[in-house]
Amino acid sequence: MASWPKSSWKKLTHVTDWYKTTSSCYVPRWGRLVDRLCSTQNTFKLYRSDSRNTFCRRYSASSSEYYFPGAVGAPYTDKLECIAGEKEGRIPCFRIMNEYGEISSTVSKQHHPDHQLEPVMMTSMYQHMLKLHVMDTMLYSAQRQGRISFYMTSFGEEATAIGSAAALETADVVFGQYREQGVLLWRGFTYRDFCNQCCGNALEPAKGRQMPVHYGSKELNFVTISSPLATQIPQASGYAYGMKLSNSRNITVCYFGEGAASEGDFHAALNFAATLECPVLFLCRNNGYAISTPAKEQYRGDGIAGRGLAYGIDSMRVDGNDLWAVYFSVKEAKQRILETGRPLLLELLTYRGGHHSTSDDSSRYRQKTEIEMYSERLSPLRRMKRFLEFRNRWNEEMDQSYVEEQRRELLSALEEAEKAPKAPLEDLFNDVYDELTPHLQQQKTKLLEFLSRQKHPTESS
Ligand SMILES: Cc1ncc(C[n+]2csc(CCOP(=O)(O)OP(=O)(O)O)c2C)c(N)n1
Ligand SMILES: [Mg+2]
Repeated sequence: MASWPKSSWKKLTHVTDWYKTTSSCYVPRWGRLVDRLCSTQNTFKLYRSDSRNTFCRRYSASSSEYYFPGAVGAPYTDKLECIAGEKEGRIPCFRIMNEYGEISSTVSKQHHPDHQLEPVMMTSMYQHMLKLHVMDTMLYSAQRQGRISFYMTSFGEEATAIGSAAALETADVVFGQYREQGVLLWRGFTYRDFCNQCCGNALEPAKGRQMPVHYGSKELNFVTISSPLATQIPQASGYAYGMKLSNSRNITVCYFGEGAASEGDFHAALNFAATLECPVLFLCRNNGYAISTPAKEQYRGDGIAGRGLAYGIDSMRVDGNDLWAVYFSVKEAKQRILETGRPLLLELLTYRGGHHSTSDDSSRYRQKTEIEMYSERLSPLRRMKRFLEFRNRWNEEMDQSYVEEQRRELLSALEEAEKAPKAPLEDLFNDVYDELTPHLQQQKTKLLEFLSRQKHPTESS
């Protein structure tokens, strides 16, 4: 690919007339160049900035090069080139801590946990990963015992949730998919809040009208989960656009899986965010499976990060099982989004350690050895535990007593949630609109009439 001929460009000291963002095939993949096109009657001016300077080049409409508005800066060539859709090379995956919990000897100070975090914060992050693991284990069993109707675990993905949540502020608004309960946990959602929602009792904000795991919290800026896949992605672009209009100093964060990235909504959302320059972090948890569909059947090309580049969105790929890589990449992503006012796509490579949900049996479509390999060797929990053990901040005994304490706490929250009353039947109709509409009033009357004619199962016929 041709290099950028800086010599033919005029260097500017002041640029006031930014007009329109474009992408350019001159821009190197990981470069920081930004192009802006400005057109006046017959001339186009192309402004190109790197992180330090801005350059300008003029083109007239009659010029034989560079002025197609659909791909400004595309050089002409008389050699027909078909660019390979499946490239050999892959976007590299950022990793700081290996599977033994050792920190890379060449990592910069800026990305070194020992230089950037207090010990108490490191321990707290690990404890939250453990809490998440305990909660998932116990609520999964509770579903198997018939105590709740449905559950989704995030086994193997503990670092994606806790690492990203710890790098954000609660004022950053989260649009989740359904496997990000760790973000809520980090923000202060309690075991009681989780259990109330999963039991669908009257104490939870949706009053039992949602399926289990469809959490939401206004106070914690976590938008309620929607079942239809990818719903949250265009919503997040729109929300971020609103944040931009209100000059917010926070960002929108949108979590989704690689399977959801096959939905049309994903593409619409990325294009809106790119063109409207929305401060949104698209955070893809690429865990290798969309229920029973493995990633290799889900898409071609270089994963999900490669798609960000196609939309002109800065993109990064990170080891989602490495808590530190997740933490530092999300920190940096947020900073970049706030600096540039543009979206960023972060692909976290991880592995879905459990079944898709309690309605799934993954042994039907993947080998036990595969699960063992990922869950044992690449476990984010094990890596982090070793990291803390090397620093004498944790040991096996502490691990066991912490898990035991959390189990007791979760169990008591679950028992309380089971005993709590269910919301009255009328609440099925309340809160849908500010006032009950005539058609809902009609449905409510019919339902109450119908139920008054039914006998309770304990009554004899
Ligand atoms: C519109 C729509 N289509 C299909 C489904 C069924 N469905 C629920 S989750 C899922 C797979 C999603 O996979 P991915 O986005 O990779 O997330 P993961 O479960 O791996 O975390 C599918 C197909 C749905 N909920 N909504
Ligand atoms: Mg997936």
